[in-house]
Amino acid sequence: MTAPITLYGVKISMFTGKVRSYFIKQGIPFTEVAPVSEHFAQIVLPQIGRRIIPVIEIDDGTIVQDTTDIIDFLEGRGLARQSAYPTDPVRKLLALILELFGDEGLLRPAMHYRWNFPQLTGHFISHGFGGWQGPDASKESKAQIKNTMDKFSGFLPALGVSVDTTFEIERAYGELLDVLEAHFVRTPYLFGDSPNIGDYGMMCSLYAHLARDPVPSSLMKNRAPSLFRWTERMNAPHADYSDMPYYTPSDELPDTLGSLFTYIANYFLPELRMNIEVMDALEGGESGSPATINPKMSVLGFGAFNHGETKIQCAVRPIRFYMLQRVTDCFAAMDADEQKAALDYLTPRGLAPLLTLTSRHRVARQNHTEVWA
Ligand SMILES: N[C@@H](CCC(=O)N[C@@H](CS)C(=O)NCC(=O)O)C(=O)O
Repeated sequence: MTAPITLYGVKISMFTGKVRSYFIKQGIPFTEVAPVSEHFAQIVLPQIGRRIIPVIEIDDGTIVQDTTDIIDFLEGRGLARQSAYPTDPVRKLLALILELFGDEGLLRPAMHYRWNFPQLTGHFISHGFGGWQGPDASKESKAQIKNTMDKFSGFLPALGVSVDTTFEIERAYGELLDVLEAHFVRTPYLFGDSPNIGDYGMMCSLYAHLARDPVPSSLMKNRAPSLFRWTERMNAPHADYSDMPYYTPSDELPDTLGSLFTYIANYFLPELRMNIEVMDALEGGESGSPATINPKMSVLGFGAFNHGETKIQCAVRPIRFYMLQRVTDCFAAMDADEQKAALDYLTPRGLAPLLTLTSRHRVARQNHTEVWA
C-alpha cells in the first residue's frame, strides 16, 4: 500500500474531521477528495449502500466506511506512527469513553449551532455544502445543494433540538466549553502531550461545526481559546504546543480531565440509559440482518430523558450501541485489578455505571452498515 489513501470527505463534515486529523497526526499519506466524482458514484457508493462520509479507498480497491472502522483498519495495517489506543488498559478504556462522547454525545449543540442561525451562518454553510461546484455551477446543481442542506437540517427534531430545548443545549454547551478550556489551557491533548482515540473522537463535533461555523466558532474562540487551539493542533502534523512553554509532559493523567468525565456522567449518561431502555424493549433481529429496516434512515425508536432540568425527546440510533459496546467490552475484558482501577477513577465522577451499561441486544457492523449481532 504505497499510493496515498483516498479520503472521501469534505471540510464541513463532522466525521471527516476525526479521520483527517488521524491521517495528519499519523503521517499517513492521503488525498482528500469530495464525494462527487463519477468513480465515487459508480464504484464507491454502491458498495457503501447509502450516502454517508467519510469513506476511504486504498489502491487495492478496499473501501472502508465509519470513522472507527477506518482508524482500526489503518491501525491493523500497521500504519500508525503512534497508535490511537493507549497501551495501559485503564487509559484505553477512558479514551474509548471519550471517543464515544465525541462521536455521539455532542451532536445536539453541533447541529443546533449549525442550523439555527441561518442569517449569520447560511452563506458559509451553503459554501461548505456546494463550494466544490465552483462559481459557474448550473441552477440545477445549486438546487441540489439546498436539498442536501435540507436533509441535514431536517435531522434537528430527531436529535431533540427544538425551541423547548435550545436554551438548555446552549447552557450545557457553555459549561462544556469551560470544562475543556480549563483542561486545554494546561495540557495540549486530552491525556498529555499526544492525541489518542478520545481526541480523534472529540474532533467530530468540536471541529467542523463548533470550531468552524461562524456563530459557534466565535463563541469557542472567545470563551475557550485553548480549546480552539486544540482543534488547530489536531490538524497539525507536529505536536504544535509551542505556545504552551509552561507545559511539562507528565506520566500522570491531568487532574482537569476528571471534570470532563463528570460532565459526561451528568449529561450523556442519562441519554445512554434511555437508549438502552428503548433497545431492550425491541425484539431485535436475526444475526446479520440490518438493525433498521431502512439503513438510510437508521432510527430504532424514540425516547425521552432529562438533560439538566429539561426533558429531551430524541431518536435512538444503532451506531450508538456499536460505540458503547466498545467501552463495555473493553471493561469486561479487563482483569480484576484493572477493573478496580477504572472504577476507582470513574466512581467519584459518577460515571462507573457506564462500564456495565449493556443491552440484551448487540449491534455489529457488516458491509458498512449496522446489523444485529
Ligand atoms: N458513525 C459514522 C457517522 C458518519 C456520518 O454521520 N457522516 C455524516 C456526514 S459527517 C453523513 O454523511 N451523514 C449522512 C446520513 O447520515 O444520511 C462514522 O463514524 O463515520
